[in-house]
Amino acid sequence: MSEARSNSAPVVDNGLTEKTATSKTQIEPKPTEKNVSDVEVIDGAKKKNKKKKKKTNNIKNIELLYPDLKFPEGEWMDYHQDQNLQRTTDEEKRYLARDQDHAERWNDMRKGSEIHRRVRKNLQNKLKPDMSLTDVVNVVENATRKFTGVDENGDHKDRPKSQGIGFPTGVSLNHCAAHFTPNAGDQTILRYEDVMKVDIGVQVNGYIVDSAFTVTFDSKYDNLLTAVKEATNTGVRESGIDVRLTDIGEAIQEVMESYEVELNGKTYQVKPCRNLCGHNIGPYKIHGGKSVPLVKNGDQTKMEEGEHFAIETFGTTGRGYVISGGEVSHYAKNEGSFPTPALSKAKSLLKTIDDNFGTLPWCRRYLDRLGEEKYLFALNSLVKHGVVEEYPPLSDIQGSYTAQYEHTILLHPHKKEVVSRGEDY
Ligand code: HZT
Ligand code: MN
Ligand code: MN
Repeated sequence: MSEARSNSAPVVDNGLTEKTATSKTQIEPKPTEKNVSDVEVIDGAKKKNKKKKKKTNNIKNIELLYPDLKFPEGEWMDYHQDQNLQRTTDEEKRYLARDQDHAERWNDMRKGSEIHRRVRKNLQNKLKPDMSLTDVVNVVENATRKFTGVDENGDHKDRPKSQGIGFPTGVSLNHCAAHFTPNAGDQTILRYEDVMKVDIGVQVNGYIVDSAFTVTFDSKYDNLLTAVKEATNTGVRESGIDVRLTDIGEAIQEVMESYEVELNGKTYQVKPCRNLCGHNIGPYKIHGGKSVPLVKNGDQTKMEEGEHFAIETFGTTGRGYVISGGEVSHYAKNEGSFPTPALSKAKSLLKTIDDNFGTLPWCRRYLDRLGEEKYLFALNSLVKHGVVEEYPPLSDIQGSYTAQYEHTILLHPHKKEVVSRGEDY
């Protein structure tokens, strides 16, 4: 990391700042321990300091907090590869001149990122063992709706799909690495010993910010989380214009495998999940066709100027290979055109999908809140005909633990911007 954040958000009491996030997004304390930072020594006596700062739950349209609609930049990072050295000088001058071309797109990404930081901060302040996963995703998604200014029913009436949730909130536990979000009636409770990957998407005019972190309460997982956070930061550092995807994978793998974690007397070398990957992102498209591996895989494809990538890594105490399984919650429309569904229920469901999500991913809960009922047969028919793609939960072996960190980066001509970077990760 070469430069300090140029990100200076206006100082506003948005009600989300009363607790400083720990660097590992670990929620403390253990239920049985006193947290020293919560007490103040006064006249030799300990006094609770908890109620000192008033919590104002001021989550509102983020445009009210940025009246000029210019959103803060992410972390600027120099390209460090040899072939990019002269870009930082020559290109910087040209870039500043024709800046305006892409300014709106970058500003949309920065707006989505600022919302992402505030949404996750709000969640981090509320997370406790024994919350239900449904409550967790509702905290995230309701905050995203408010910050993006979508109305009570979920969407802008004038400009549907213009901003809001980018994809279903992932809350995958333990051996499940990705693509779990509760369906209606799910009773899963977050426990003290769980390892939860929180994957949040925010989109502004179709530009998706995709960023994830891992939540634990028990410090025994610290090395696992550090391994994955460092592996992701390595992927971010190695990324750049003309960099080969396989070389990024090789660097990620080396860092990931340099860590060990001891759990219940057994030592595990942290492995990357070799069949999971980062990806580029297109307008209203969560995966744009390029995959960023977590291991050296020989892919000679290069990153290109102007692209927008989600750099994500997963580390595991298991096999390092995930398989699809469990009830599906995540879906997205496939590319291409398909005949109008024969089934009238499938046809009307497809209209709901087109009107509300287009090509963005969504989950069953989002259909429920739009008033869709008994749609599973119709949905499965759309899946069977290839109109809709299922994204089932992805899990390593039973009993293993997986962690994830993910950032969205922008490859500007002269420098890259880690647009989702925050104080927390
Ligand atoms: C698919 C469906 C969703 C994209 C990565 C990812 C969460 O594993 C090419 C590379 C949300 C996202 C995605 F609902 N996936 N990032 N964050 N999941 S992916 C993928 O399917 S496709 C990686
Ligand atoms: Mn993600
Ligand atoms: Mn992603």
